[in-house]
Amino acid sequence: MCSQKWPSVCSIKWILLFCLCFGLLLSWFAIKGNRCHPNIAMPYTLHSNSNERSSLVNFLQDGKLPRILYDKPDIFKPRRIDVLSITPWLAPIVWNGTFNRDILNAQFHQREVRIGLTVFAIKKYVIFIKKFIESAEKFFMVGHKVNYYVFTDRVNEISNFTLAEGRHMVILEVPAYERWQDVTMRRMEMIRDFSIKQFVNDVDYLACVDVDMEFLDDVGVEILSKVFGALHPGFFSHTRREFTYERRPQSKAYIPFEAGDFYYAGGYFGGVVEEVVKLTNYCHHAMLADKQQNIEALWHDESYLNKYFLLYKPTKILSPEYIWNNYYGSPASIQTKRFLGVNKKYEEVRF
Ligand code: 5GW
Ligand code: MN
Repeated sequence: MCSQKWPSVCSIKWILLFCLCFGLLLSWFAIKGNRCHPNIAMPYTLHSNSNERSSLVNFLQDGKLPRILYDKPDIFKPRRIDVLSITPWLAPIVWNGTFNRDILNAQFHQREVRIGLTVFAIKKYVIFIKKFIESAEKFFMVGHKVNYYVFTDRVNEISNFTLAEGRHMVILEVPAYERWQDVTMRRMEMIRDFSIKQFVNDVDYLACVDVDMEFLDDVGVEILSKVFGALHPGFFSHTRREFTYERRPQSKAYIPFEAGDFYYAGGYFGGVVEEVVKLTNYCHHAMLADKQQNIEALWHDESYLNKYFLLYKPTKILSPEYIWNNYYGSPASIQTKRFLGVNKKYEEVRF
């Protein structure tokens, strides 16, 4: 209680406390103001007159919004009418033309998001690494922080790459399983283990892909979500019955003919690190349980991944633009081939 006369020691204490709080408040606003000023100047066509534009530019530059201009989304003009762009569980399906990369980039830059790209180059598959990395430098998450995680048994055969700023390569030495089925299936176990040990500290999201591929067009933050998969290029227009799910009820990957949403590609999945741990852990355990009973699912890791996504729906799905193969031609719905399978000379890479 303050019973003394002004200016008492007690009231000076209160004044000092007030000044301290006010100072803290001011510096908090200063920090917040700076964070809202990402240095992004990305033009985007805007259909407005020059007066409107200059007042908008003033508004955007007052520090409350990132400086990007773009057209208002139109409720009555869906960007694509030839393909499904949202699932019944409200996950977006990412097709060319449905998103504005500038808006997405501004959002993800604000969060300073870090992305890990995992890829396996075991035994003869090291030959694919050069084209894979060089094309990723041109098209994968350009302008963002990226770690390439290359799993290989042939560390010495991975050459040095010059990477853009903010991008790093981490080479992880892993065993080469004898059977090729094990080479592909054990990816789940290794991604799980390194995610827990390392990736969770280094990155926010992981994308886990095949190495026998090449980037031909932008693959950016539009792919990122809590957990995502990609439509297999060979099955996106097929019926459930035609999906090559595992059909033996004894298998952990079993899916009956009456079930299933999509047929997902084994060579492309990802999400936040914790979700990738759940996914890979599930697939690895299902595979081990089958092994105990001498069962191996029809399409190996892809079959277990399809079972996982049936039970735990992905929060975003990538169209086959993101994992195309020219084996399936060039249908009209595929407006761009962002990530394309490299023709394999089987005698050179198979064992
Ligand atoms: C080798 C022979 C047959 C099947 C797979 C392999 C193999 C796969 C290999 O020797 N080394 C290797 O690193 N892999 C990894 O598994 C690669 O990252 C490869 O992209 C992935 C899946 O195998 P793919 O690409 O041969 O499978 P498909 O379905 O694309 O043909
Ligand atoms: Mn492949």
